[in-house]
Amino acid sequence: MEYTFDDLSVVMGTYNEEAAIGTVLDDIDRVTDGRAEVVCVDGSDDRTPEIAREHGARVIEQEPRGYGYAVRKALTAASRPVIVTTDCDDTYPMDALPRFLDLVNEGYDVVSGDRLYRGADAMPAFNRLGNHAFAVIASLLMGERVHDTTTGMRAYREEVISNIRWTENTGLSAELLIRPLMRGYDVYEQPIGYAERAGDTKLDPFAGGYAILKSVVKVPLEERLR
Ligand SMILES: Nc1nc2c(ncn2[C@@H]2O[C@H](COP(=O)(O)OP(=O)(O)O)[C@@H](O)[C@H]2O)c(=O)[nH]1
Ligand SMILES: [Mg+2]
Repeated sequence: MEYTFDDLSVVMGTYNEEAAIGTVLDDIDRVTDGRAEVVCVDGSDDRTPEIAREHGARVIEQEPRGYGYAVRKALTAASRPVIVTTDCDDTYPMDALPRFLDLVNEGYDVVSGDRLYRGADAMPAFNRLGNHAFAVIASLLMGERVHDTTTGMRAYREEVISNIRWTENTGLSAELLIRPLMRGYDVYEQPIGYAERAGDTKLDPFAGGYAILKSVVKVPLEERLR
């Protein structure tokens, strides 16, 4: 049986994204004919949650405690068998959702949007360098080459999410790629475009970069010792 958009949840953490959320949710609706379930875990003090509700999204309120806390909650709240994560900043191409679903239907357990393949010109140079480095480090420790460990856009079969215990916060995105790969799930990196962010980043590049560096070292070692 093939999955359709009726089997899809699109989930995201939202933290003061009123400049972008309307566009992101409109894009999801347009591309999926309004059939995907949308879950936002929100820590905003601006109009983001109201806009999300107006667009028919399910909004779960949570104190802002970081990317991973929000996305983990959103992943467990999703009710459909295929779950896509994205950022709520209009950087990721929702037009790629049909392609991601096709790849799951072809048998992949995780489809990971690879922003770096096409150059990610819209990404700040420091972040781009860091993201290349994280991918190289993770690849060496896993023994398998991956190209973008920190992307926010992926599709997962629900059982991948529920079969693994997740521990990382800022490094959750890397963890969500590394643990499934090292447990033998089939992972496909799909090149995607990456647009300039609407609104301000919620991640401090230095503190955030250090947290991710710790995750890309710790998580592969934990998996090896399992
Ligand atoms: N609910 C919630 N969402 C967050 C938090 N931190 C980041 N986000 C959201 O997570 C996504 C990724 O953050 P972003 O600022 O885009 O990080 P960047 O892509 O590395 O610049 C965005 O949709 C943010 O709104 C948080 O503490 N709580
Ligand atoms: Mg972002």
